[in-house]
Amino acid sequence: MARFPEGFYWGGATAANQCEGGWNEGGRGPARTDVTTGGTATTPRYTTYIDKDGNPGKVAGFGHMTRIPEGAKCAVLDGYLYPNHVGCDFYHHYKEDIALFAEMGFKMYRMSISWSRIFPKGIEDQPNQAGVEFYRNVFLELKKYGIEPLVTISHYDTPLYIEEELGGWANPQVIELFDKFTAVLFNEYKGLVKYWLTFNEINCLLMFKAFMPNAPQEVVQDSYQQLHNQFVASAKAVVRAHETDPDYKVGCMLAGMCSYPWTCDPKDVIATMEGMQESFYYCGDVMVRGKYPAYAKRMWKKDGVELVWGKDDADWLMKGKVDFFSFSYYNTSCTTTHDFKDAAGSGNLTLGAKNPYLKYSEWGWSTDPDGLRFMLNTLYSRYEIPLMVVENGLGAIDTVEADGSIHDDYRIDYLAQHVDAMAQAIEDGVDLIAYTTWGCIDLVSAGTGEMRKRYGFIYVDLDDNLQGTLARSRKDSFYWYKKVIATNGEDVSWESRK
Ligand code: BGP
Repeated sequence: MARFPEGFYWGGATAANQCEGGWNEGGRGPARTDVTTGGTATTPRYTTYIDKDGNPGKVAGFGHMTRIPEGAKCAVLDGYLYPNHVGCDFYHHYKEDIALFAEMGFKMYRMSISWSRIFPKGIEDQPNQAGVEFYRNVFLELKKYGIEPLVTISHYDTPLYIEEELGGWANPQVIELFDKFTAVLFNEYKGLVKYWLTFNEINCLLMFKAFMPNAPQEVVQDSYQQLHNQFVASAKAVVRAHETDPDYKVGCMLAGMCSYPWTCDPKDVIATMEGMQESFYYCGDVMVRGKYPAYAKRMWKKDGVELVWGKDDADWLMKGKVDFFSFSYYNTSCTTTHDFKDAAGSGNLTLGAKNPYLKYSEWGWSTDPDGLRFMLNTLYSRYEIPLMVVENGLGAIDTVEADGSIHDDYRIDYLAQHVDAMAQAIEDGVDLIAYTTWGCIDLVSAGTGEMRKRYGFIYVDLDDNLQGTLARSRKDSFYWYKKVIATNGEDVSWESRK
């Protein structure tokens, strides 16, 4: 029996802010990612600004939890590197890149739309035509090769104006601005796109629980409110998409959290259950079932949160249930109530104890294909709607040999194990329809801002100092993935794989 169903969507994934570049071209407005510097595994990325007295400054961190001083405005400053300004320059290379995806046999390409390319500040009455046309051209190019786009509407790049002047997602007015944005997308790209994702890793708004355990109450309240408003905005987008084109399918996208109890102490089991509810299911349950789960009340009480509801929010949530469920999957983590300070782990948006049974990458992320099978089974039993794995991969340093070849067996090994895990989950009965590996072409790391943390099948000649020719070349994994796709996942072998 075939391991993967006919028509399975094999492909790769990117995000506009990490790959497009062209940050101030074609009428695009800035986003928070444009005022975020590069960092490393051990040094933070900074948000840069001009304070109210006109002095330049920086604060460690980026994203919704990072606060710049009162009265300051985010700014691009001299003397800093902003890797997202360049990405891998997909903005100017998209034809060449899509041709390479087609050569690998991609059936699907996950990409995101930069909101500030369509509405530079987010508040304009009319969209920026140059931005609208850019994405139309990308979609036409994909169509030429029969590659189905999977479009993330918001991937970490709300227009800066909305964040600074309107207070960002905590302000319910932003729901309407997002609605206007999605209306343009759904009308303009009818017939060119079928699958949409509303917010990338929407549960990252709950990240303060792990990363800022003593977060000020204002950050906690604000995070929950932002998330609530995004749930409503997402639900409205689902309704609007279905009204615009009954063929549109809209999914949610969560950072795949999978935590094991570190010991068999029942206290660890309970802590794991609560952790999974609070960092993951809270979002999935709302978006798939159309209402907050019962344990939400416990969370709000514990965190001292009072959600502000719009008059029709509950109706929207119920009307705008997603058609499918998608998530990123890189690693698993362990939860414990015991002391683990000598055994701390890390991962994609996760912390916790290190798992002694797993291997860890140079960035401290575990490799756990069984965790993927476990997650796929758990999610499908809970939700019973089609699933997509829309990010998965190994960030690693690649070496270019004298003849230009790149032998990335470690990446092949990682991916092959995860393909096997998906095949097992399908045999378990899971309705898995797509697999788009993360960073199919090298791009800027979201967490560290580095180029050297590479995920691609396609190498891009650009270093952390933004030096390089931007030339593209094929890694060994390129040829391996081509074979995987050509055999619909039957053959994951590679001669140098152990
Ligand atoms: C996810 C993001 C991606 C991507 C990935 C890898 O959280 O959705 O944008 O960057 O993580 O993370 P990193 O780039 O930090 O290695």
